[in-house]
Order: sequence, then C-alpha cells, then structure tokens
Amino acid sequence: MEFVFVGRSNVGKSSVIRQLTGKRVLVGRRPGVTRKISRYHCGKIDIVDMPGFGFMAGVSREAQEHVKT
Ligand SMILES: Nc1nc2c(ncn2[C@@H]2O[C@H](COP(=O)(O)OP(=O)(O)O)[C@@H](O)[C@H]2O)c(=O)[nH]1
Ligand SMILES: [Mg+2]
Repeated sequence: MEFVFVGRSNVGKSSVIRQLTGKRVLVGRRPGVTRKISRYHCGKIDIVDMPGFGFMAGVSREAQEHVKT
C-alpha cells in the first residue's frame, strides 16, 4: 500500500511523515525544501513525500519548472 502526501509547499507534509515514520525526513522553515520525490518504507506501507505546489524560496525558475513537471 502506498500513501502519497501532496499539497502546497510549507504546510507540514514532511513534518507529518517524520512524525509517522521516525525517519530523518528533511523539513524546513522555507517553502521548497522537498524538491525530489522521496519514498519511505514502513513495513508493508510506503509513504511518499512530494515537493509542494507553489512558491519555493531561493529556487531558480528553471528548477521550479522541473519540480512542477
Ligand atoms: N506551527 C506549526 N508549524 C509546523 C507544523 N508542522 C510543521 N510545521 C513547520 O512548518 C515548516 C514547514 O514544514 P515542512 O514539513 O518542511 O513542510 P512541507 O513543505 O509541506 O514538507 C517547518 O518550519 C515546520 O517546523 C505544525 O503543526 N504547526
Ligand atoms: Mg517537504
């Protein structure tokens, strides 16, 4: 089974995944910390962390377009 966390940037997706899994999930105060799809194996469940939709601080326009794609 797979749970995919999607939503706007900086709303706490990665923080929730960190709490749920106890793994070292990268979280940050600025939007745009999660830029790649990350998969965390938890027994029979896979939790997937996605980059957020919307503004990313300090990320080039080109890189933002890449994330969106
Ligand atoms: N006040 C408050 N801040 C939170 C909460 N959850 C996460 N944050 C903070 O929101 C910021 C963004 O969190 P992050 O998990 O990286 O968001 P993501 O971009 O959706 O993955 C970080 O500074 C977190 O510490 C919460 O429940 N309450
Ligand atoms: Mg994140």
